[in-house]
Formats: sequence, structure tokens, C-alpha cells
Amino acid sequence: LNQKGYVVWIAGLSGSGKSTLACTLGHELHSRGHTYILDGDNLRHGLNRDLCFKAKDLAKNIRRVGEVAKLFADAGLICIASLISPYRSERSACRKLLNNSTFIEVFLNVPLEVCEARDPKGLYKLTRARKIKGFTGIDDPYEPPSDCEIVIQCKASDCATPKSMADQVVSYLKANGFL
Ligand code: GGZ
Repeated sequence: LNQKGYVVWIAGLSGSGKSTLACTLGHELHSRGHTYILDGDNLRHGLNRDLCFKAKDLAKNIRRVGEVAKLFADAGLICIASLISPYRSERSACRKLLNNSTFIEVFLNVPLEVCEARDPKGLYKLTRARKIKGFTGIDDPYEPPSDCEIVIQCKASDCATPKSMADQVVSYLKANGFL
């Protein structure tokens, strides 16, 4: 196996479709090399189960996922990390860890109204009812990336399919010598 490992880091609000994109992209890349998905929400059941959603823990969560992603990349895998990762400084620390050159940041830019309308787990509703406090995008900050490699833009009326979003990432990877 002579594959160069790297990290595709998918950032965006809760309900923006990060996990779906990660999964679709994982399928597309599977035939081209070993891939592994690090999903923030899943990791919070294991590796990161000691963390809550306070600022300090959010930073820890992002840092840990970055460290694990680096291990996978070092092992020669294509690592897809999907987590809200609300803080610019923590994302850029992960980028540094990956020497910039093996960190491809994808911003899944879906407006809050669209995410909230989807509300797949009812978490926005609970937040509006004040049953959850400190929910990213509502009463906790989300700092959108300013320096990411790929922006996937959704509008209320017009959101690409997961397949075409994954294709957008694949095109970037091809054009930049990753595939
Ligand atoms: C943000 C929360 C919160 C609060 C629970 N704020 O979209 P989901 O539901 O299925 O996935 C989210 C998950 C957050 O995990 P991440 O590791 O991706 O986030 S981060 O990078 O910010 O650490 C969300 C759910 O947990 N969730 N409470 N208060 N998201």
C-alpha cells in the first residue's frame, strides 16, 4: 500500500448534513483507498464521552478528533472527520497538526433556518423551548471558516444532493493530486 494519508474535515452546524456527506463521500472514496470516518457525534459515545458542550470541552473535542485524524493520516488512510467544530482557532490548530498540506477543510454552509427546519433529532426545538442551553448556532457561537478549501453552499430552496456534494469534494481531491 502506497497511499498518502490525509484528512477531509467537514464542518458545519448541527443538521447541516455532515454525517450524510461523510458517509456518501466514504462510499465514493472506498474503492480508491482505505478510508475511515470520524464522526463527532459517534465519538461522543466513546472516546469523547467525558465531554459536554461547554466551550472548554468543545475545544477539547475538536483537538482530540484532530489528533486521532492525524494518526489515521499517518497510517496512510483517507480520514473523513465530520463534526460541528465551531471554533476557528481549534480548526486551524488541527490544520497545523496536519502540516496544512494534508488537511482539506470542507464548510457545509447550510443556513441556520434550514438546519432548524430539518431538526432531525428535535434538538433545535428543545433549545427553543429552553430545555437545552448552549446549542451551537442558537445561543452558542459558530465561527464559519474563512480559509477553507471547499465551501458547499446550500440555500433554503436549493440544496445539492449528498451525491453531488461528495462529487464536489472528489473533484477537488482529483484536481489537487489527492486522488
Ligand atoms: C451542539 C449538540 C448539543 C449542543 C447535543 N450543541 O447534529 P447532531 O446533534 O446529531 O450532532 C451534534 C452533536 C455534536 O457533536 P460534535 O462532536 O459534532 O460537535 S462539536 O464539534 O461542536 O463538539 C448535535 C448534538 O451532539 N448536540 N447538544 N449543545 N450540538
